[in-house]
Parts: sequence; C-alpha cells; structure tokens
Amino acid sequence: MSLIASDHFRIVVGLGKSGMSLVRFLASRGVSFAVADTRENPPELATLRRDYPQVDVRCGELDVEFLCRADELYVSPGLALATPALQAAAARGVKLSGDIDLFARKAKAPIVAISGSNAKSTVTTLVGEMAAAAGKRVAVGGNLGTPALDLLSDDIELYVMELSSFQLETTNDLGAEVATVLNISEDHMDRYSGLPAYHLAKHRIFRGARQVVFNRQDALTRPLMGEGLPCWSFGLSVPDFKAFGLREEQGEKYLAFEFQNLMPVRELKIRGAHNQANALAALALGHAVGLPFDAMLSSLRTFAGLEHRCQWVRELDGVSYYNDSKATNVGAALAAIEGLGSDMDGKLILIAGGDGKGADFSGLRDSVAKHCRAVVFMGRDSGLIADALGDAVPQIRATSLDDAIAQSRAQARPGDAVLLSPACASFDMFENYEERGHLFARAVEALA
Ligand code: N21
Repeated sequence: MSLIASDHFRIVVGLGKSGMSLVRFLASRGVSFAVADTRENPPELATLRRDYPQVDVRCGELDVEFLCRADELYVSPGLALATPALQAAAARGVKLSGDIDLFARKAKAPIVAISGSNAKSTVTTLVGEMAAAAGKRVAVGGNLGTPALDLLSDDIELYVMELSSFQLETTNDLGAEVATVLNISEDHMDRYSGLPAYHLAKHRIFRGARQVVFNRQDALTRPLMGEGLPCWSFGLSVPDFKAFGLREEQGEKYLAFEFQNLMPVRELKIRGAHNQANALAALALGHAVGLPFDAMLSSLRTFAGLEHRCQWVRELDGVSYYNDSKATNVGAALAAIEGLGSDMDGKLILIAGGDGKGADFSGLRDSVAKHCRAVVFMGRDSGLIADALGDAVPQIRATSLDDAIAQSRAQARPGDAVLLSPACASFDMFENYEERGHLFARAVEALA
C-alpha cells in the first residue's frame, strides 16, 4: 500500500472537539490523514462521515500496525499518552504530537499561554477581555471554548490560550510570548502517576517562551529552567520589582504593580482572595504583552465571573444558592469554601461528590469544619470524601441532585448559603460539569 512509510501521513487519534478541529485543519490544507478512536462510537463520528466521507476511520481498540503507517499522531487530550498502542508506535519512531503544537507552528501573532490546576478559564477570559478593551483583535480559546486550530486567522493580533495538562503533554514547542502556570494542586490522579508527573506536564507550557509569569505563593509554578527569561510575578503579598500584589494604605487595599497602586480591591466584582490573585495574574500577563493599565483596569471593574464558577443562582428563605459546578478538584472547592465562607455571617451547606479521579480529600477537612453546617453527598466517590472528612461536620447522603438540593434546603438557616462545589468530575452522573451546573441552577430556580 502506498500509504506505508509515507513522510506525509498523519493520524488523528481521538475524535472529540479538538479531533474534529484537526480534521478540518488537515483537510483544508490537503494533508493526507486518517482518524482513530478507541471508542466504538465516538461523539463526532456522524459529523466526520457526513463532511469527510473519504477519510479512513478506525474505531475500537487501537491497532499499532495502523498507527505506524503515520509519521505523526495527533493525540486527543482525552487519551492517556501511556496507552500501550501509542507507546508502541512511539517506540517505532512515530512522533506523538497534538493540536497545540500544530497551532503554535501556524500562529503568526503572540500567544499568551495559561495553565494551572484552577482559575485557568477565569484568567484566560479576563486577559481576553483586557486585550479587547485595549483595541486588540484577540482570539481566546484552547481548553475553553473554541479549539486552538479553529482560532487561527491572519487578522488576529493576540492569542490568549487556556491549556490543560493533557494538551501540554503532547505539546513539544509552544513558543509563547508569555506563559504561566497559575497554581498547582492535585488533580487527574487517575491519569498521572503522582503530583510530580502532573507538574512536569504543566511545565511544558514554558518551552520556547519569551517571558514567564509565576505565582509567588506557589513554588511549583516557578519555571524549572526559566533563568535568563524575563519573569513577572503575582501574589497577595506587597509587590517589589517586576511584581504584582496587594498593598494597604489608610485602610484601603489596592491591586498594585511594583510601587504603584493601580485600583482599590473593592472595585472588583469577583470576590475572595483567590479572585484578587486571579486579577493580579491577568494584569501581569497583560502587562507582559504590552496592554495598557487603563484598559486592563476597566475590564477588571466589569468582569463578573464565569458561569458555573461560584455563580449566585438565587435567594430563597434567606438562603443563597451558588453554582460552583466547575469545581472538579479539591483545590477549586477549597477556594470556594474559603472565599464564600469567610465573606458571610452564616454557614455553608456544601454539596460535594462525583468522580473523584483518585484524589486525596483530606485537604478539605479544616475548611469544611470551619465554614460548613453540613455536607450533602452525591455521586460515585462520595464515600471517599465522607471518610476523609470524618466527624468534622454532619454528613448527609443524597440519592440524586434533586435530593441533594432538598436535603440542603432542609439544613440551611437564614443567612446560610447552599454551595454546589463537588471537588469531583461529573462523569459518573452527568455529561460534564456544565450539564451538572445547569441542572442544579434549573432545580434551584424551580424551588417553591
Ligand atoms: O466536566 C467534568 O465534570 C470534568 C471535566 C476534569 O476532571 O477536569 N475534564 O478530564 C479531558 C479531555 C477533559 C475534558 C475534555 C477532554 C477532551 C475528550 C476527548 C476524547 C475527552 C475524552 C476523550 C476520550 S479519545 C479516544 N478514546 C474534566 C477515548 C477518548 O476514550 S478533563 O480534563 O480515542 O475531550
């Protein structure tokens, strides 16, 4: 067969959203390629068959011989690189890559690259809004919203990219103008051997970067080989040279850059210490690519936060309801519990549980004990969280999302808040965290 040993044959492995963007990209450039997916019926299969009927698609268990016909595989972030068939192909000289590498090669405008265990989407969205406010033609996407390759356009002046550790695993040379890992806390322990492997994947974001932003309060965010690169930092402490932080003067707390106060913290719509850090990170990234402070500060004054991210839903009987379905790990739930809990007089009723991804939930115990009246559990791994919390707080088992809401309502007193912040992925009960959040909000809105 003529395809064998071709220098110009690629295989897209994994047919999700980014897989389809790869298909469109490769087809539009006349590159010859095939598609493989380990699932019998991948989500985009019908679209692919309809729009690209000539493309060879192999579903089900990966066939190493087939993979080895390619010189390069574009591997989906949904598929572990440790998958034996992928490793076998790599051992036989096939290059493993992904959509982000391809994007980086083709992008003609500077890239702001953002990773981290939490707050990626918030900071990415903020930097995008700052750039738009500064009059830049900006494209925002990657792990959030539009897949990277679908953003490519000669008109774009700046790319602001959210990148997950899974996307970075297959990224060999990003070459960002500025790159950051916002924070590192445990996540995806079902895909990594431990925190070091996860940390290593995230730090690939610094490959080829011209500038770096790191978090002064999280040593794991410092680039391992960033010596010599211009570095900016952010953190809640008082800033020094090349640093963004907080400074208090006459009882007023300010976002500050070096020795200059930029804006009172109270003008931010997003609440909590972690959101002040997010605002400072966005300022540091925007400053690194030359965005003026006035445009950045006006974006900070209007940004009200993302859907499913500690989003206020309604008040009923003096109890507020918050949708933090985006909290798919312990660190995110902690930020919500601490952020919301220390900002109110009442207590929290926390709804948690789901697909735990092998996490250690003991880190939740102190914050839960301090801020929660009760924890209502749902989902597959809720027993693991319950065990980790011990007798820190009353525990209630729910049989469904609706039951969890009803049980929470029964526990709450006026001044309290019900917080859906599961510390888990949603895949055991829902399509994704968006569906979980929408169903929560809809059910809460329907309460009589
Ligand atoms: O929504 C939630 O509740 C949890 C989100 C998390 O825990 O953070 N996100 O695991 C990873 C990859 C994540 C989300 C989306 C994707 C990209 C996929 C593409 C292919 C997902 C799965 C596949 C599966 S491909 C193949 N065989 C949750 C497969 C494939 O089984 S996440 O970081 O060949 O979308």
